[in-house]
Amino acid sequence: TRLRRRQFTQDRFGIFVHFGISSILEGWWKGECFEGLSEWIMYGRKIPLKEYQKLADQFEMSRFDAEAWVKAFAATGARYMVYVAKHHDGFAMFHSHVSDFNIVDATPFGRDPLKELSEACARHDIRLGVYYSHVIDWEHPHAWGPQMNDWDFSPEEADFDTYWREKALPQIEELCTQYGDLGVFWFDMPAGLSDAHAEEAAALVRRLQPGAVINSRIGVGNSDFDYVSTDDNYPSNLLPSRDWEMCATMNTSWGWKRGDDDWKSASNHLYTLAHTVSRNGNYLLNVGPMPDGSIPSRAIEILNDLAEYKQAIDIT
Ligand code: FUL
Repeated sequence: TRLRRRQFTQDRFGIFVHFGISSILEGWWKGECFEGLSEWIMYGRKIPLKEYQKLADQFEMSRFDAEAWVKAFAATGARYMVYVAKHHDGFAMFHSHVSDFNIVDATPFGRDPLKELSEACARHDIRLGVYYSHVIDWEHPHAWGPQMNDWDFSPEEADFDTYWREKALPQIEELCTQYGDLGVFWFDMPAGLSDAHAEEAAALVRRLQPGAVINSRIGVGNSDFDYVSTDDNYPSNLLPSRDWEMCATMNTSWGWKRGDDDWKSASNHLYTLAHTVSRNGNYLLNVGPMPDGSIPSRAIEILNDLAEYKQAIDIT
C-alpha cells in the first residue's frame, strides 16, 4: 500500500481525458447550447436513450492518434493519464464484452482506443489510469440513484444490484484485466452507493490491480481508498493528513463544448501545480478531445506552453 501511494504522490502531475459520444454533440442539442457541462447533456436535455444511442453511428474518430496524444502529454512532464473509460451516459470507451454500447461494437471507428493508449503509455513511460462512473449509468434500466435516467426508465422498478452485477462489476473487471498494469482507478460520483458495494469494487481492484491507487469518490462513507479527489485547490480540511489530487479542466466543461472559450492560461496551470504540490497534492489537468479524436488547437497550445517548463515540472 505504502509503495503504490508513494509512487502516486511522486507522480504529481497527470492529464485527464474526457471523451465519449457526448463529445459529438459539442454541448449543443437541437440548435441550442446546453448551459451545463457538455458531458451531462443527455441528462440535462433528457435525451431519449434510443436517440442518444444513434450518435454512435457518427463516431468515426478519423483523426484519433493515441501516440500523438500521449506524446503531447508526456512532453509536459506529466507522469500519468486518466482516461474516461465510461462516463455517466454508460457508453464504454473501450471494448466491453458485457455491453454492446461500446466504442468497438457500436461505432464505425471499431477499434479500442484504450488498448492503443495503453501501448502508447508504455512507450512513453506514462502510468495509465481509468475513470469509471460506477453508480450513474443512463443506459442501464437498473442503475438506480439520485441522478438516474428517469425519463426512459422507472426508478420504482430499478434494482441497483442487478445493474451492479450485470454491468458495473464486470466492466471494472474488464478494465483491470485487458489493459496491463493500471496506476489509478478513478471512480466517480458515489451518491446513493452502499458501503458494501463500495467495498466490493475496492476489493476487486485491489485483487486484480494491486499496484493501482483508488480515489475517494469510490464511496460516500470511509471506504477503502488511497487518496482524496477534490476540485478545490486548497483543501485545508485535509491537510496534512491525507494524500490528495485536485482535478481541473482547461476551460469550463470537461468534455468538448463548442463555444466554451474561457481557456485558462498555461501560467495559471503552472501556478496551480506549484500551489498543489507545495501542499503535498497532485494536479490532474483535463483535456476534452473533439469528435474526430483530435485535441483542440487551443489545448495543444497550452500543452506546448507547459512543455516549455518540463524541467521544472519534472522536479516537482
Ligand atoms: C464530476 C462529473 O460529474 C463531471 O462530469 C466530471 O467527470 C468531473 C471530473 O467529475 O463528478
